[in-house]
Amino acid sequence: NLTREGALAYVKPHLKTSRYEHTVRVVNQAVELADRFEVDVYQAEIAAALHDYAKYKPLEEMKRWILTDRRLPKDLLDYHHELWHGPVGALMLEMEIGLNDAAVVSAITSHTTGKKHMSKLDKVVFLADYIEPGRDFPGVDDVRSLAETSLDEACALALKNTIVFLVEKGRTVYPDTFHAYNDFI
Ligand code: DGI
Ligand code: FE
Ligand code: FE
Ligand code: FE
Repeated sequence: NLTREGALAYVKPHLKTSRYEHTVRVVNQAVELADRFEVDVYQAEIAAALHDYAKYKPLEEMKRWILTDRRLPKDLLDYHHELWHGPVGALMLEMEIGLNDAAVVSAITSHTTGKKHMSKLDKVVFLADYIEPGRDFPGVDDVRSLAETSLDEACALALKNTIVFLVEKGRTVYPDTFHAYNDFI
């Protein structure tokens, strides 16, 4: 069965060194959060290890997946390609390594945008990606403080920060990000 080490070894050749190091930090952060908020630590470490698997896949390859796999929402193509690697990566991993834990697939799928009705595992992976110690965007320390005590309050602030950041940059916001945010308010 898939182990943390096995999952990390699987993604390593597909990532730049800095991205692999980020992934290891997300695993450690996710385990810490899972422990704190009573989420399955094994699912958290596997989802975290695999979450950015498709980060450097060619855009054309990801686009082909979105166009041909009916499980992927077509509207992804109307939004920034940065949003594609989560949902496409989760399906690639289903095909390539038989990843079949629906909860882990969901956490990988939603790690960038969030979504409506996030599970605690979805929240742990989303938050771990946002607050891992290598991150230094504005407001991240406030999210880290909230993450000491409240998974929901920390996720709500991370989503708020992301939405405000995107709006200030004049960029689009994927609807699932609003759906996730609204759920917490
Ligand atoms: O893959 P990572 O860099 O570890 O992190 P990520 O998967 O959370 O991707 C973060 C990027 O995605 C960041 O540049 C902000 C952007 N992003 C997140 N949510 C949205 C978004 N971009 C758009 N356009 N819309 C969103 O809803
Ligand atoms: Fe990512
Ligand atoms: Fe993220
Ligand atoms: Fe990441």
